[in-house]
Order: sequence, then structure tokens, then C-alpha cells
Amino acid sequence: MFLKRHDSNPILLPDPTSDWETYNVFNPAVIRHNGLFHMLYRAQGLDWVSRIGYAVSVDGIHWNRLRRPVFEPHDGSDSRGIEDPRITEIDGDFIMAYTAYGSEYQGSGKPTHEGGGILPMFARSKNLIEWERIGPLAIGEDNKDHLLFPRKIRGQYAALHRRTPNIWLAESDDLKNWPEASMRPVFGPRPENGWDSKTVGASGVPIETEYGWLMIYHAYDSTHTYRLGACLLDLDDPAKVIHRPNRFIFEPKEIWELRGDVPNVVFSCANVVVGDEVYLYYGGADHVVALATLPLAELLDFARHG
Ligand code: BMA
Repeated sequence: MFLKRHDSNPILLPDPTSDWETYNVFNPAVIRHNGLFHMLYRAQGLDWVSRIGYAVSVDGIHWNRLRRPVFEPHDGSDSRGIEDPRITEIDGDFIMAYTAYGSEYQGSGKPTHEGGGILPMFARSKNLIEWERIGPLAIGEDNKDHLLFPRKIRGQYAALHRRTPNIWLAESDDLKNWPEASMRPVFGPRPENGWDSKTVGASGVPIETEYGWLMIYHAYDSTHTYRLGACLLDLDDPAKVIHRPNRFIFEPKEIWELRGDVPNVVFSCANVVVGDEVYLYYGGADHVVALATLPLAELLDFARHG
């Protein structure tokens, strides 16, 4: 099973004339709506704080970007950056899951994470440019790599998240309260399996198929090389893994995946279905945005039987 890198890669580069996306643009969310592709990407500039930029495209390959970021840090909870967006369209809204990197959660005086400060946050938008914060999925723990499923499951909003080193499921009535009682582990790293032996985390929003939720995830090994894998989760209970192949589907090969801000990284937050193809958008070495594609049927077949 092969993902094909697009000939125009990398499809988005840092802009040395800008102050906020000077050094790195990477790990974008991409969503297709009303015939256009919308990209919300992570950018780092002169102050090394991550902000979210916006770009639009007709073909998903050539992009026009706005001059200023559309979503930026606003207080102590995200003062060190807004990272790794994943976007879901649900009930006429766009919901962004993003990592807030800061030092304390608004007003709570509570450290978000000992010595670190990461929060799995949600925000809402009607137009993909103006974003309103909803709140965190969890506070006071090492938790990120979260995303919202594109429909309610058994009457509840459902999200994947990551309690290091495992992927978890959470459920909510209103996207604000994610009761601890709803949280269940989905799967973790496989210590014997090389490429996904150390930690795992969800990639883009899972794709609903007749066989289950088709899910792409990232993992790293003892050399800290980030690769991507695929698996299938139960449609009615995504905490149940239907099948998880041993092999990975994608790994760093190109120079801009092997060298960049963080070496040996392919990291994806978006897998968009375009006709019969899956467009996988990813960050190369935390430095550039790239695109790889493969037929949906092939990916599904691999996730079921690989
Ligand atoms: C993870 C995330 C990603 C990043 C990756 C590799 O922890 O923070 O944003 O791409 O590390 O550096």
C-alpha cells in the first residue's frame, strides 16, 4: 500500500517576509466546504509562538493565504502557542480541536500540566476564520492529539484524545463537559512492534465507512521517528478496535521530512476524502506542509486486512 507524494510538495512554505510564519508552517487541518478547501495551519515566527494561519484553495494543492493569523494566544493558558488543529463540521458548525500550550488554565490558578502546560481545547466557528473558544476536554494532565468525530455516537459527542502514551475516547452532551466516567482507553503503543513502540496519537478526523471508522494515527519509536499507521474502529463504540495492522503506511523519506525544525517527522492532522481518493495533509519535519494521496478503497482494505 503506497501513499503518493504530490509533485508540487511541499505545498506550503514558511514566509521569510512575515513576522509570525517566518520559520515554520506545519501540521494543518484541512476541510472541504462549498467546493473549496480550507486550511488552518500551525505557524511559528520570530517569537516562536505557534499561531493558526488560514489558506484557501480550489484544488487542494495551490493555496492562497491570509496575511495575518486567524487564531492566536490570548491568556496564560495558551501564551506559548496554539498547536496542531483538527477540524470537524457538525450541526452546521466547525469545531477546532487544538493544543493550547501555556502555563495555567484561565483564572483557575491550576497548572495545566506540571512544568509543561498543555491543554486539549475546543473552539467553534461558523466561517472558519472567526473562532470562539469552547473550553478544554481535560485539565491538569498531559493530554493532546484530540479530535471530534463528525457525528454524535449513541446520542453523544465523541472525541479521541491522548493520555500519553495511549489514545482514549471521551463523550459529552454539550462539547463543554467531558465526564471522567465517559473516558476509556482505545489503544496504546506496541512495545514489540518497532515503529509504534513508544507513543501513539490520532491524526485527522476518522472517516466513516460501512466497515467502521477508518482512522489514521501517528506513532514514534526509540529513534523519535514519526510515522503514520491506519486502523478500523467500531462504528457504535469507537473504543473497540476492529483491526490494527502491524505495518505503518507512511514514513519520512524526502529531505524536507528528514531535515527541518524537528528531524524525521511526518505528522498529519487531516485526511480529506476527495472523490475516490484520500488527501493526506501533513507537516514535514515541523517545517513545511505537504500532501500525499491514495485511493480510499486501498486504505480501507489495508485497515481491514493488512
Ligand atoms: C508532537 C507534536 C507535533 C509535532 C511532533 C514532532 O509532540 O507536538 O506538533 O509535529 O511532536 O515534533
